[in-house]
Amino acid sequence: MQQEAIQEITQAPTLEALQQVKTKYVGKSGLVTKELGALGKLPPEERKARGAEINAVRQAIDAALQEREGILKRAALDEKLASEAIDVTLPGLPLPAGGLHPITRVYDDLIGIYQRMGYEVVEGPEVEGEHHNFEALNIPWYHPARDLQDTFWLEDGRLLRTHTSNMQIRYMVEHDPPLKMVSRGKVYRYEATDATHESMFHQLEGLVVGEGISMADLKGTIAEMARGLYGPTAQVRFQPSYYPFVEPGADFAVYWNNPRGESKWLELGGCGMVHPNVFRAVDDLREAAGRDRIYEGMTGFAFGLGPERIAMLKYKIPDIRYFYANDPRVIGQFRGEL
Ligand code: FA5
Repeated sequence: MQQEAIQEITQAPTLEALQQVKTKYVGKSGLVTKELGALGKLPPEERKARGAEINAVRQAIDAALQEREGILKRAALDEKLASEAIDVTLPGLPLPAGGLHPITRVYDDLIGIYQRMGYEVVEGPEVEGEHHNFEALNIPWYHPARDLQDTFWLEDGRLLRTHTSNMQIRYMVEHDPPLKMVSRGKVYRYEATDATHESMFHQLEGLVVGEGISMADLKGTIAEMARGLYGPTAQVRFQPSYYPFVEPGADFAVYWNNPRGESKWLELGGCGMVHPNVFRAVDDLREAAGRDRIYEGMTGFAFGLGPERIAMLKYKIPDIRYFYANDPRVIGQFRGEL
């Protein structure tokens, strides 16, 4: 039996097979175990010799099992190491790279242009009071212009700002003229969406205040921005328009030639000379905050534009809603572009 067992052990091809051989001979009801159990039935004079004999067999089998187990374990480890070896010469997997959102990129262009002209860049709250979004901008509650910008009202009487013009007020309350600032951020309007209108979109507001600021300064500034965006041949167009917080007011468009030979007027935003009522409202707020009334008699211009319009043309995106739908097929096209 010993020979047979040792032969089976040394030939067991795997650890599982070895376990079976082990059970067969020295398991609970294995052949050797049974022999040991049968000792009790032998006459006492034979028991001792037979016991020693079986124990020797058992020891030989145990030793063989241990040796074979060592060999098989080692082989299994070698195999595992070989199959899991890392080939450091293989090319790596490409990491999915992020990229800047097209609106962020347009903003960066615009902000860069204004920073080079010496403007301070500020941001302000999206949740705003009625006073800063409307009243102080010469839009009292009964004014029909409120209907031009349908509003998301919050339960506490505050609102989501409908434009970045609230920052004209906030900035002037905090800063003394002369000043040049631009403000970027999200704005919200309760209106039906279509290919060129979203209920959440962005604006860039600009404000310049000092003594002797004129419409010519405003036109020169917008023209400089257009050249910064579209090169030295860019043209700008102003058309009279109405905004309660400016007088006179205008809409401006940029004539845009792109490298593919297309050209068109791009309606970008509104602008105008700051209305005296706005300066008066700012002084009232300053006075209430213990500051000097300093704006009455000042001159200044303001403008507000939508970067989505620029991005749609620049990147040939036909529908504004693509910007915020988080569709990876759209956003993925801007991967790695910084
Ligand atoms: C205003 O919001 C004024 N505050 C702009 C202004 C500032 C005028 C300072 C004078 C002085 P308007 O509602 O026209 O104006 O919006 C300005 C620009 O925001 C538009 O030209 C357009 O580019 C963009 N815009 C307006 N509504 C939407 C919309 N629903 N979706 C996307 N862009 C929009």
